[in-house]
Amino acid sequence: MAIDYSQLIPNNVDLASDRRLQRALENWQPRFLDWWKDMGPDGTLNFDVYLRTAISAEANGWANFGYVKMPEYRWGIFLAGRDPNRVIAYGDNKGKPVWQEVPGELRSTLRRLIVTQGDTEPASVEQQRLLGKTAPSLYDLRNLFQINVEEGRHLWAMVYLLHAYFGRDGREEAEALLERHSGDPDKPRILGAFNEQTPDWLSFFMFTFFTDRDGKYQLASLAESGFDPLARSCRFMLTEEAHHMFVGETGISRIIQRTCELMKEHKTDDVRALGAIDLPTMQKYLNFHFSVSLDLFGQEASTNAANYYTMGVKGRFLETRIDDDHLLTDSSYEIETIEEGRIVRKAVPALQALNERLRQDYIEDCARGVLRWNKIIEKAGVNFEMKLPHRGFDRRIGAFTGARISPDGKVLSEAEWKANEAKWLPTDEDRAYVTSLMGPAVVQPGKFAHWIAPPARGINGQPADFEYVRFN
Ligand code: BYC
Repeated sequence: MAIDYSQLIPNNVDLASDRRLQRALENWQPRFLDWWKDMGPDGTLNFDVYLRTAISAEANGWANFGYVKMPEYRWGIFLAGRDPNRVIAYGDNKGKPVWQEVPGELRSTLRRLIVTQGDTEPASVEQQRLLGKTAPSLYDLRNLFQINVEEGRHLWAMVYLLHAYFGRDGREEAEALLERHSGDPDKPRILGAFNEQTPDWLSFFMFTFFTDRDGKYQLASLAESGFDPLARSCRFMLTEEAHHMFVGETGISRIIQRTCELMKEHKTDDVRALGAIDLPTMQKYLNFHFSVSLDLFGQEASTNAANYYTMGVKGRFLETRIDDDHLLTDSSYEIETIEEGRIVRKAVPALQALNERLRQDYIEDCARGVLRWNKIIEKAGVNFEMKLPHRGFDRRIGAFTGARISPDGKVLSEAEWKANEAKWLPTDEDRAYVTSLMGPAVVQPGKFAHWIAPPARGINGQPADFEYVRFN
């Protein structure tokens, strides 16, 4: 179904047929726009940006590209198409038709999951608020804004569910989503990673590679939900999410490429003297963003996760493709944990280990990206290998909290940790150096900051020197 853009809120959920819901969302819309103006990309209200806008939820041809003034972006509500035969694929309700309304006993659980998901979306926009000032090119600036508007749309997706299915509580939660703010000491965002800063473009690319990828795995699990409107919302969100991870992966690739070029050209490892980002510093940023993102999967052994699964509200990654009983009541799963100061593998009931299993899927996906980065380094003839640190490294949530684990998975004393921390995590000096490379924004089409290579190709078949953003 094509989207009718003459409506105040473009949608494919037949909003016009439910006046109350439409009015409630039209009431929320100006508050969203106020939030966007206050907390969204700073100083951009007049820019024309070459953006993609969702125009249908069909697999082919769902997006339209063109110049948009960002506050006039049409944030709409799109759900993937409904499969009338869809049944719940797992848990106690396996085989039963999916729910089109919220079952009473699952109301607070579902609301909580939707709020947690929804909370991350505006949080990331807040975190990225100032990055436009230091964009390394118009191409990158456009990608930043594309991600920002789509995170805004993902907020809309969750707010729609709250308004449509959770009555007054849902409307209150939708308000609160605009009241919590990233890093706010009094009203912080719900999950840890979303209260960290994204002060520079190396952090931004690491964030979109690692933290947006948590988004991919969480959305994929929620796309298996027995609550069909949630599943369908997440399915469509995943379509947009792919570009965000692409921006992260290729952003890091381009920095690596530039660094390696300079290392070869000047026959030196000391690329800081040449105004580039050295590979050890990139490794430290990787360590930080990976471990912060691992925390987003929750506890290794979690009764919450077991309950979500048993009740049919949150499945596993690609649940229907897994060849087992989809009940998990009789199986176990090995997790790594720490016992008496040692890292041990231990079998726990599979139902409780669902967060860890998802984290494992995620780690394998991250590892594939790191492999691609290493290919660039290898091809350049540079002797360096990027590595994912051990899953216990610098964790704040789960079994490894409080333990000191080295990147290669050894349990350390506090003194050993302290002696090495500056080798493994960005120091104030590293951050200051990376910050010193940032900005002012490079705004001539086709020009790129010194520390990053141009992309292999532009957006939507446009050349790299296309005028992706027009400043008015
Ligand atoms: N920070 O039993 P556990 C994205 C809490 S990213 C703070 O393991 P559960 C995006 C937890 O709430 C995807 N608290 O919990 C990316 C629980 O609290 P209670 C976002 C945390 O529920 C980039 C307690 O610890 N979507 O889309 O199994 C840009 C016990 O833990 C954290 C979702 O997360 C943490 N990191 O798992 C834009 C999906 N971790 O019950 C967007 C929805 C755990 O003791 N959320 N806790 O009060 C969920 O599925 C689950 O809430 C979690 C936590 C997987 C996050």
